[in-house]
Amino acid sequence: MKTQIDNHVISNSPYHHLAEQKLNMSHNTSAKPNHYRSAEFLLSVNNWSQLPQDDAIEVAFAGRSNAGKSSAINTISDIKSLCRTSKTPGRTQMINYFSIDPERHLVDLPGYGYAKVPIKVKQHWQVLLERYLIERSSLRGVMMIMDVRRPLTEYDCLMLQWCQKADMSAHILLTKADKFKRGAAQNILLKVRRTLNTEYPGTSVQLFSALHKTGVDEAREVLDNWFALESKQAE
Ligand SMILES: Nc1nc2c(ncn2[C@@H]2O[C@H](COP(=O)(O)OP(=O)(O)OP(=O)(O)O)[C@@H](O)[C@H]2O)c(=O)[nH]1
Ligand SMILES: [Mg+2]
Repeated sequence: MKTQIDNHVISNSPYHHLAEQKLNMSHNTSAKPNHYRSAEFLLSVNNWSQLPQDDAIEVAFAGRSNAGKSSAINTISDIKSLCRTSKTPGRTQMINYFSIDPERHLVDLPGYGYAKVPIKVKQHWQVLLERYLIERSSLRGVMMIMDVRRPLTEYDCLMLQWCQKADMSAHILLTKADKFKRGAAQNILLKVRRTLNTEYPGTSVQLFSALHKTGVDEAREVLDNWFALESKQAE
């Protein structure tokens, strides 16, 4: 009932467009534009020959199995069920493409480091991921998703080395930041940043939580930059 009254007051006010804007924003924790709400599933591929034409801009989400890649894509796009998420590691077994528009794609890569995956499958993905990072012309950047409780594992470092080799931009989301108090999470962030500065200079890092929706603006800003999309709200 209250909303009806509010709406009535708003629509009769000379400032109703401003008030409507404020109302819309109250549903959205961010004041910045979200270009990823238009994301749609495009296709799943399992080998090199099935990849779509190499002529768009792609940003890939990579990380250990169960780190939170699919959840991060859902949170960034603000579409709850865009990517399938699961408590069971190894859920994303294919390379899943999502289109933002015909020229821009988000790519959910299969998770690595899951012990129970057969060795043949591991080798298949290791070869494919390295080739993808190094040879894929349309790849503009890699969002590395790491569980804040276990950052920079051996495989994460291997991925960062491939990115370095390919001169590929990488940005790290230390996700599940809700598992720690703010101060403890900040300490891990600083520690990881220090390591990156010496081992993988140029790689940026931030805290993120799909559960609390923190760090979303910062992550979108990195993506906007890679996709050459406007980050700032029009004046
Ligand atoms: N507390 C918390 N849990 C999260 C967060 N992000 C993901 N999770 C949980 O972590 C589990 C794995 O998340 P997914 O997004 O499916 O992980 P993934 O990296 O895509 O996993 P694979 O596809 O198996 O490689 C799920 O149970 C999620 O609900 C977060 O920010 N906070
Ligand atoms: Mg997944």
